[in-house]
Amino acid sequence: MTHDTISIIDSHTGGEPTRVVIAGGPDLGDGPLPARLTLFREKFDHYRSAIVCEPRGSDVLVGALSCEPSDPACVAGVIFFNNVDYLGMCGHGMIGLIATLAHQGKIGPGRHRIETPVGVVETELHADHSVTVHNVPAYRYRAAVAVDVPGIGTISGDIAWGGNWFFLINDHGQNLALTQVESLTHYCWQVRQALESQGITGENGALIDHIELFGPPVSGKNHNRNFVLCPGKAYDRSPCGTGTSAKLACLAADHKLAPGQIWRQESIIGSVFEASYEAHADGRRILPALRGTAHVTAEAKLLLHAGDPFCWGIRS
Ligand code: PYC
Repeated sequence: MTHDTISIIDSHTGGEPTRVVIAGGPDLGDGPLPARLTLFREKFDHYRSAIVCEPRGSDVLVGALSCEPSDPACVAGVIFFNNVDYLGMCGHGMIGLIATLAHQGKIGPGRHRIETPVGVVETELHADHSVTVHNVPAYRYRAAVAVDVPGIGTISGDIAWGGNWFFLINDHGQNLALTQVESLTHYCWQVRQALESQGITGENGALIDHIELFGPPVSGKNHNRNFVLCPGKAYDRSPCGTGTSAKLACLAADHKLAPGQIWRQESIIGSVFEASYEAHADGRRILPALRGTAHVTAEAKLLLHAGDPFCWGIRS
């Protein structure tokens, strides 16, 4: 039977999986990455669901279309996507992409620039295979925003950008333990829906699609533990690179973390990103950096049979 194929390399970063498409993805041309993202969403969304949704993938999988950059100073371009939509940036996914490019022999230790739809991200592959991501500028947009959550009450959180929009909550009364994932997911989903129905958004009306809870770390080596609920209702197994960047922006705005000071962010499964920031010249934003490690787990070909009723994934 004839079929098309999509070549992929899977990895995980602190437990959170990334599926990098290295061949056979949609042809989005060679325009600027934001335009290619629009084309992907409007004309080729079935590729997104074929690659990351069931039956080939799962809700937790983040896809990364590796492509030619339009900026010649970059070694690659990338568009991240998940079970429901596309991501401007993805910290764990960027670490996974760098580990994948190294696995392919395309890059070695050193600095590498990657083009994303939300800007160029500088990365560094270290000799121990860990990767530092110098993320896009992050900032806190609003502090201590009250939201009435049906069945929960009024809670307060910060709204911050770290490459995606986050609502960050310190006082939630939840136990940040892996055994509590179901109730943590329910809590965060209620908050997310309340934000949307009450018109509480990021800057310029942007949808806040990531909810992040903070609590004490389990390991005394770390500063803090988080639980991050992603847009498609899966929780991030890693400490979430963009979520950690948003956290740094809030700590900086509250004068609780100085430039260059290390912040060890622990995830709900105990994996860690080591993070710090530098001040941005505009005085409003920060330049976050996070370091973590990805492990390649599979090289495979996805087969797309025209006769398969779920060839393009189970789409919600
Ligand atoms: O690491 O930035 C991240 C991320 C976003 C969604 C899942 N992981």
